[in-house]
Formats: sequence, C-alpha cells, structure tokens
Amino acid sequence: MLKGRLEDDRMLTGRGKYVSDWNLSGQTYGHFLRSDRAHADIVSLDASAALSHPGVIAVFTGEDIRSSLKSLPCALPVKGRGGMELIHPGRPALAQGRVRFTGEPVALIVAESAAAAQDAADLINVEYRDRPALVTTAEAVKPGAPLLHDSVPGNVVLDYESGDDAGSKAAFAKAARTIELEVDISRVIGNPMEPRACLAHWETASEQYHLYTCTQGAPIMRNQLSAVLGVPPEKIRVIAEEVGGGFGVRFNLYPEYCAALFAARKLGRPVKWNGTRSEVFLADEQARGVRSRGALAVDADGRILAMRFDMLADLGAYLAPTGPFINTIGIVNCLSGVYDVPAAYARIRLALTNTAPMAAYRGAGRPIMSYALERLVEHAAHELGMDQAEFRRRNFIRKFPYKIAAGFEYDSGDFEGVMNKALAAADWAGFARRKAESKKRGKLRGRGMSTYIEATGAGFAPQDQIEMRWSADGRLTLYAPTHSHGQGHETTYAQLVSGVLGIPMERIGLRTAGADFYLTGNATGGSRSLLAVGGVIYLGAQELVKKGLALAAEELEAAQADIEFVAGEYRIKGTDRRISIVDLAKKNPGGLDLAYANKFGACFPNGCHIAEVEITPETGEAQIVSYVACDDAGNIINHQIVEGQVQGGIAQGAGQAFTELAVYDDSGQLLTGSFMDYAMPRPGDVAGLKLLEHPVPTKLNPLGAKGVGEAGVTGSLPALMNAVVDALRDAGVAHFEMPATPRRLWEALQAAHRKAA
Ligand code: MCN
Repeated sequence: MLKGRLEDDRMLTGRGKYVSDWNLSGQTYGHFLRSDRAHADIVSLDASAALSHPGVIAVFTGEDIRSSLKSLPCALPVKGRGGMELIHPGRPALAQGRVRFTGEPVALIVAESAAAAQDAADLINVEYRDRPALVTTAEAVKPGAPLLHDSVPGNVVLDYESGDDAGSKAAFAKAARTIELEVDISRVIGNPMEPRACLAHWETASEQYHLYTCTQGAPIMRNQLSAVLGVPPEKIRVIAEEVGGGFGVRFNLYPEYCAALFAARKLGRPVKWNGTRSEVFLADEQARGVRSRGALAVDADGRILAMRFDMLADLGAYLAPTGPFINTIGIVNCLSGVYDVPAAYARIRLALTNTAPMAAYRGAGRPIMSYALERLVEHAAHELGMDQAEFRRRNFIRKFPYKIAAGFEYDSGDFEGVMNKALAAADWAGFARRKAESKKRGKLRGRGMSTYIEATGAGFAPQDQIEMRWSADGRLTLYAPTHSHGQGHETTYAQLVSGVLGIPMERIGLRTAGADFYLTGNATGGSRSLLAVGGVIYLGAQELVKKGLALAAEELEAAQADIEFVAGEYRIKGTDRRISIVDLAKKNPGGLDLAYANKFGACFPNGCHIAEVEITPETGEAQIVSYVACDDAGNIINHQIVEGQVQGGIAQGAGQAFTELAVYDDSGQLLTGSFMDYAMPRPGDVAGLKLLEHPVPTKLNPLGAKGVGEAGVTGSLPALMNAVVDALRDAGVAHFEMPATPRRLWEALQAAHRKAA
C-alpha cells in the first residue's frame, strides 16, 4: 500500500497544472467590469475611453452578446405546489439593461496584458439609475415588494412541496405534544484555494470551443455551455488538470466563461482571465441561506408521529443552474432523517434577492435538512425531558428498504449500531462529570449530537462513461467524467484497477477533462465519484480482463477455457506458461483498450456525531473539546482518504458553525468581501477528532460503498450547534443562531445576564 496519495508528490512539489498555468500562443487577457451596486438600471455605458487605452483590443457588453449568447440554463425535473413550474427569469453572461447584484459582470475588457485590461475597466463610464435592493428573503417575499425580474411575481421562482401534507396535519391534530423550532441556516461562501479562472479558445479547424477552467467535471459544464453557446456539446471541450478545490462552487458554468468564449471566437485569439479572491467573494455561487420553521408531533411515549417544515430559501439574484435543484430535491431527499416517520412534509419557497446567485456548497442541500431536523430533534428531547440519544433510539428506522414520505428509498443502515459506537467513544455517561469540572474552571460546557443521513450519488446524466487505454510502455490511463479537486481520485481509482488487474498503482494514471477525448457522464458532486464512477471503473477493469482472455488465448496458443487470470497474468492452468496483462497490452497496441459505461444511483451514508464545546463567558470564545464521528460510508476503499474527507467536512461544518458568515448591508454591498471580514476555520479549531467507521455495505453498487465527501459537514453542522446551544442553555440563553463567534456568544450571554438581573 502506498504512503499518502499518488497525486501528492506532484502537487507538493509544485508540478500541478492549474488554470493559470495554461497558455496558448497569441492569447489575450480579459478583465471584467462588475456592478458596484446591487440593483440598478443601466442608463448608458460609454467604453470609448477604454477602447483607446493602449493595449486594449475590445470591450464587450451585454448588448454585444445579446443576439449570440442565450441565457445561462436552469431547469428542475419536478413541479411545485399546484403544478407550478419553476420560473427561470434568464441570466445573461453580461448584464443587459439592469444589474441585480454587486459583482455582476457588466463588461469584458480584452487587452494585450492583464494590467491594460484592468486599467481600462476604470475608464468605462456606466450611468446607473438605482433601484431599491432586496437583500433578505423576508423583504423579497413581502407583499408589494419591488420585483427583481418582471417575470417573477412576488420574487418567488417556485413554491415547492414534498411529502404528506394531509397525513402530517392529521397526526399533528392528535399528538400529545408538538414542538417547534425556527433556525437560520446561514449564508456562506465556498472559497476554494484556486480562484475562478479560464482560458477560452475557438479552434477554427475543428470548429470547437475549448475552455480551460477549474471544473468538477467536464460533461456537465459542456452541456451547460452548449445551452448558452447554441452549439452541440460535442463542439465544446472543457479542459483541466489540477483543480484547486471545488466544494460545489466549481460544478456549474459561470457567466464569465461564456463571455470569454464569445470574445475568443469573435477576436480569433484566446482570452485568458484569472479571477481574484475578491471576485470569488463577490461572484462565485454562494450557498445555504435558508430559514426553516420545523415542528414535530410526538405521542405520549416520545414517538415522533409527524414532522413539518416550512422553509424560505435564498436563491440570489439569478438562478444558478443547480440552485433550484439543491434547494428542493437536495433538501427533501432525506426528509425525516433517520426516523421512522411516515407523515413528513416540507414546503420550500425559493425566493430571489439582490445578492450573488446561490447553489451547491459541500452537502448541497443535505446539511440544510440535517441542520433543520437535528436541531429540532435535540430541542424536542430537551423539551420532553428525555436523553437525546434515547429519544432518537425510540424513533430510528430499523427495517430496510425504507421509503420516506418524500418518495426516496433508503436501502440499508444500522442507525442504532452507529449511535451506540459513537456513544461509547464519547463516554456519553461521563458528561455530567466533565461539565461539572468545566464549571469549576469557569467554563460553560455543552454537548450536542446529530444522527444524520444524506443521499449520495444520483447524478443527472443517464450513464457514466469511462475508458482505459494502454500506452506503448505498458502504463494504463483511466479516463473518467468526474474531476478530482482534492478527493484523491487518482489514488482510489488506481487502487480499484490495480486490485483487479494486478498491476502496480503507480503505473495507472487518470485523466478527466481533456481536449483529446470525450466522455459523457456526471461531474463530481453529491459524493458520487467512488460509488458511481468508481463502480463503473471497477466493472470496467473486470471487462478488460475478459477482453484480454481472447488475446491471451491466441498468444499462448491455448483454449480460453484453459486460461486463468491470476495476479496480473494469464496462465495456462497447471503449467508455467503465462503472459502478463501488461506484456499482452504492449504486444497488441490498442487491442486491450476499453470503453465501458454503466450507472449506479443514490445510496444513503449516515452517521452519529457527538460534540462537546466549552465557552468562556468572559470572552465568548468557544472551543471544541471533544468530537466523535462514527460514519457508515459502506465499504471503504481508502481509509486514509476517507479520514481526510471526514475531517475536512467537519472543519467546514465548524467554519459555518463558528466563524463564517456572508453579510450584505441594507444596500446590497457585501460587507464580508475578504478574509479580513470572512473568517475561515483554522487547523487548530478542529483538533483531536475521534473518527470511527461502521460500514454497512450497500447492494446498490458493485463496491458496496456509500459516498463520504460531504458527510462530515452534514453531521457536524447540527452536532456543533446543538453543543453550543446546550452550553448556552444553562446561562439562560433561549435561542441562538450561527455563527457562534466570540462576539455573538458574548452578546447573547450578556443579554441573558441582564434579563436575569
Ligand atoms: N472513498 C472511499 N471509500 C468510500 C467512499 C469514498 O475510499 N466508501 C474515497 C473516494 O475514493 C474518494 C474520496 O473518498 O477518493 C471521496 O469520495 P466520494 O465520497 O465519492 O466523493 P467525491 O469524490 O465525489 O467528492 C465529492 C465531495 C463533494 S460533493 C464536495 S463538495 C467536496 C468533497 O467531496 N469537495 C472537496 N470533498 C472535497 N475535498 C477536497 N479536498 N476539496 C474539495 O473541494
């Protein structure tokens, strides 16, 4: 077994190729002029001074692209309440007549150098007529609120519902107790290490668009670009090697890419654009931003009879391609969590505001559900005077398959087994003692749990295509649609293939987004890469062995039935005559290459996370003092990578719980537009994690694996905030919303103190 990952050496020694490392001959440089206001009409735009600036080649505006580029796409495979269709108001690559969020691209300046393009942007004179900005969903849905788009009445693009409305209402009517909790799932900014960038190129000979960019997967982005550019996806290549983080915000295409491709074709020269960190803050997709009112109906024995959620989701100023999906199906695919509750119902209104468009961020909807539900469940246990673990135990699903009210079917799980392991590791029974000990040191100690579940895997494309190709020196290259942006696919895919073909992992490479090959399938997202594409690769490798049998039979001059494949070699049974698969591939150039496709759908990883935090009342500082996560990710292929994924996910949950928050002021200016104001989690914030595995293999894919890339966030967000709320409860704080920054904690404690006095 390798130490570390195959890709580590390349990345750690600076040999990784990121977007800004690509250069094409004759390339130009782009810079985007962005709206400096949240909502305004564009009265006029004068680019003449910019055009005469030295080095400037062209300036493109919304009017220039109007007849050539279509709207960025967005669709939803389901309808809303009463058959309501999603209203897609359209989104131009460059603003047309009106700007709707601070940071929206207004013009693309193309010059011989990046500096010249940037300087010229200052010379463009845009006259705006301001309109009132709607910054919160509460304002946006108020009757009589001004409209962001004339085509969207009430600023609501979809009024969605899922589950059993009538059944849950009936159950509430006969419940012994009903318990409610309203929570705010705060708005966050993804912030991958590599800011967005692209190199756009029109290849005249092949009549193809080439887009070098940071992507989570070429096929999806190609399809989305096809809708904007009006050419078939086959005429587009999305090219990437290293991608410096994705976290969901590198899944979709962006307006800048469309404008750059338009300019490259128009000018007959490649256009390179390197975004800045400020542009990440302003114009990357943001996420979460959902207010949820939840209610549980409980019988006299503490059994949950029904649950209802009423959510209001912020989709920003325009629909990001996957924004509505994430805020509907992405939320309800685990409606009712790990609990046996047939009568569950959710209504979700998708509203527009004058803020950056919203879509996926690690978890893509599931952390919204897990946060709304697991905060509610823990609150209910407290209200009922029951131990949180006992309340959950009483309500766990125990029989599989289990169909939830939203229509999705959980295939497997052992929720009680998972929780028992976590309880033991967290020394659940010893909490009172630890709390008393903290109190002696003047600290408030709180404990929180979550028993989360999430859906991983479905994907939009009907199949995932892969290829395997041998080179003359006997190396094998895998081609896959899912792009790795930190998850270590090169290593785990190689592990799978090495296991079947018996060749060293180091002799297996991975390519996922190139100009010289074309695969259809799904991008990396929904933690599906291993279970779905890994599953296809695993079966593909077995197909390859079968394919080689015929060649081996010829080579060894034996009947296929007499040949066995063992440890990378075709052997005539009972003799010493053999040929390795590598030698066979070398002798038959192209003969052992393979194209294969298949699809494996959603399955449901789950886990129990238990957090303990200590708060220092004098300063409001909160610290995680104990964290146990027991996760069921089915069969694990690479334990080290999985541990890293869970750890990273927990760190992202901690970021949102304790430090991160995207804040717009009343006029729609982003106040948290840099790392000075937007605090990312730091390594020490999540030290000393105890990570446990409780694999319950799924039968839904050949690996028995469930996804894990997002599980850490889905579990940690509610567990951490439940712990914070628990610590505050003793100090008389009745309600507290994320993030638990020192200042917010201190203010909440002071307010409670004053109230008590
Ligand atoms: N794995 C495994 N055994 C399992 C499950 C997974 O060995 N039972 C391994 C896989 O082979 C893979 C890794 O764990 O190397 C994650 O696999 P998987 O759960 O399939 O998730 P994906 O690879 O599809 O990654 C997607 C997920 C998402 S959606 C986001 S967002 C995310 C994330 O993963 N963004 C990340 N993890 C990230 N990690 C880094 N470093 N950077 C990001 O941007």
